[in-house]
Amino acid sequence: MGYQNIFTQVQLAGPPEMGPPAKDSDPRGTSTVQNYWLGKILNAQIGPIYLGPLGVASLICGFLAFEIIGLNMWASVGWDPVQFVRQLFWLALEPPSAEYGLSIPPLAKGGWWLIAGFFLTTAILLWWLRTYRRAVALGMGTHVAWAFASAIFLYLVLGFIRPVLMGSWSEAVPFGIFPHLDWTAAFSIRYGNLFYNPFHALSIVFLYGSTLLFAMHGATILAVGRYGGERELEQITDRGTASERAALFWRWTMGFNASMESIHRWAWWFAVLTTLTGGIGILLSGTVVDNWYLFAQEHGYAPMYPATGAVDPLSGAGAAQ
Ligand code: 07D
Ligand code: 07D
Repeated sequence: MGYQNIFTQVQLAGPPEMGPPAKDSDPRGTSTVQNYWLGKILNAQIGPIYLGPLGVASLICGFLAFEIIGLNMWASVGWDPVQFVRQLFWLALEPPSAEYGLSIPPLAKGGWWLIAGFFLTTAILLWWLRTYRRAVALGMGTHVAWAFASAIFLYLVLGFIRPVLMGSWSEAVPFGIFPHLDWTAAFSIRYGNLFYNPFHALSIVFLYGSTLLFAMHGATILAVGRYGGERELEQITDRGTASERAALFWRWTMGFNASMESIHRWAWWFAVLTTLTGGIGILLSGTVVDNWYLFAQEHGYAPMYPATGAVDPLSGAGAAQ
């Protein structure tokens, strides 16, 4: 199979590439398909796909979660197919209300949310195991799995760890396209403006930093593609003219440069720290800090307003904690 990148117009069709043998039993499929249009943006070869027990179990759990969410949404519009499609982005499967705490509520009062959440979480955790085990089987590092684990950490904080610490499933995120955005906006307001949460700020730094690094790295490699720069591995072991030009370009323009290897560490850490710092920020909200704006005032990075006699409703004895 010919080497190809986005500039390679000719797609050579040869015998399918099956990859190296794995260290464990290897029930990878044997069939592959060549797709010309896919070859324009990715590799033209689809498969072989590995569908071990973990993969199958994960897909089943994911499918169950998806079905439970979809059927509940459909039920919420009286099983009207037209309204289901029309209102799909606004429909929700909501978590139980606060009165149920962490107990198991009736199905229609949040029970379905709990079951869907259970299957979705199981699906995600099984998929994580799959990324870990396939990497080990191929003799690779487990970097992909640990990066994914960071995203899963934020997901678990949002839907499981923080609700448990707060003693109520009602704290968790609903399933639904716009409903989950409404939850996000409401969360910010409830905790006194998330912009004043330093961990939200850190998370944004790493998120923006990720796009910047991705743009710089993607652009640099494309720019030296004509010298074979996209063959990054060869460029590490045998530094040719491509990576020398790339490095010099950055030294010329900004005075220093990352190495062919370290740029990927930068990318990995920025991505991982986005959800790691984010998860810490959410974990602290309502458990340790009740109002990020007041917190910022106390710590000298938000202005104290002149006393007006008005009392913050959240500081009163009857305020929900
Ligand atoms: C491009 C890779 C592909 C992944 C995609 C997502 C589903 C959900 C819905 C079954 C970059 C597939 C989506 C399987 C199907 C049902 C009901 C990844 C790429 C295309 N959000 N969020 C979106 C999730 C949270 C927020 C879009 C998930 C928090 C804001 C999509 C989670 C908060 C905005 C989506 C999650 C939050 C979005 C596009 C889990 C704070 C947008 C995602 C599991 C972090 C944007 C209408 C995307 C949008 C958007 C999925 C959690 C905020 C539906 C699965 C609770 C402000 N979120 N989100 O491209 O258009 O990711 O919303 O935690 O503006 Mg969200
Ligand atoms: C959600 C990790 C979990 C995802 C997993 C994927 C599937 C799909 C399907 C294959 C995204 C599972 C996948 C199930 C399989 C298929 C098809 C990662 C997730 C495991 N904010 N904000 C962030 C900004 C405001 C708020 C992070 C900017 C307002 C809340 C990020 C702004 C208010 C939360 C960020 C802004 C508010 C966040 C998310 C600007 C709303 C969070 C990082 C410019 C009015 C989350 C600490 C991420 C967080 C979060 C950015 C504004 C609320 C950096 C740029 C003030 C409640 N915000 N935000 O990677 O961590 O998410 O906060 O205004 O919970 Mg924010």
